[in-house]
Amino acid sequence: MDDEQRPAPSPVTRGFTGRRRAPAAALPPGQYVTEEFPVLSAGPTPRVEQDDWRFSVTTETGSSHHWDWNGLHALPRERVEVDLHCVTRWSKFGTHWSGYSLDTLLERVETTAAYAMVHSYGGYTTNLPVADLRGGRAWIVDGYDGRPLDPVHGGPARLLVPHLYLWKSAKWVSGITLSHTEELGFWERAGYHPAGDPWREERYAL
Ligand SMILES: Nc1nc2c(c(=O)[nH]1)N[C@H]1C(S)=C(S)[C@@H](COP(=O)(O)O)O[C@H]1N2
Ligand SMILES: [Mo]
Repeated sequence: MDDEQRPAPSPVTRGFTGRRRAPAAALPPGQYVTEEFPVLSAGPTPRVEQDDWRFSVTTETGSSHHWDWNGLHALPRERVEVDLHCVTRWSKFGTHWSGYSLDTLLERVETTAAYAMVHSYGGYTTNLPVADLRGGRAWIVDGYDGRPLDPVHGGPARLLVPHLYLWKSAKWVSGITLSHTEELGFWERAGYHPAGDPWREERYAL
């Protein structure tokens, strides 16, 4: 994967200074910077109680792993500071999240699958290569700016894959299915790029 050429965003555990990188260095082509945090949802916000929340990973052989809210919170928690890039051209620098690395979640999952389909409560789906979920670059997050994640932004928990356009960061995430064949998610079926690297401007599949 070419993605390996760029350094992974480093999780911030302490000593965060609030300093922001210069926009010129950190802004992917065709993007503008906003201080807002727009809400983009293809449908109504599903209300999922923490007690009812489940996250599952199903492999290409059909075996599955499940985490409930307590199981998730038993895992090592990470804090991350990352920039967000939406395909509608807004970018937001220096956002603060907390949650659980997909590296941790996938640790005990036996798979050689190359493709992942992410599922959400409410029916949203998005696909991406499994490689993009590894390497300290993807998290299940339930904290934003030191508070529980707002339902409109994906609470109780969402996927966060900040090195790809934000439509890959499925809100209200419920599970991931791993497969040897590439299938397309909600926006990808509508013509969005299967990979979605903002630095290569992979907005649409032509
Ligand atoms: N479940 C779900 N996840 C989703 C979406 C959605 O409609 N449903 N929209 C995607 C898109 S297009 C974007 S840009 C981001 C927006 O996240 P935000 O609303 O927290 O800004 O969520 C992504 N994740
Ligand atoms: Mo989006």
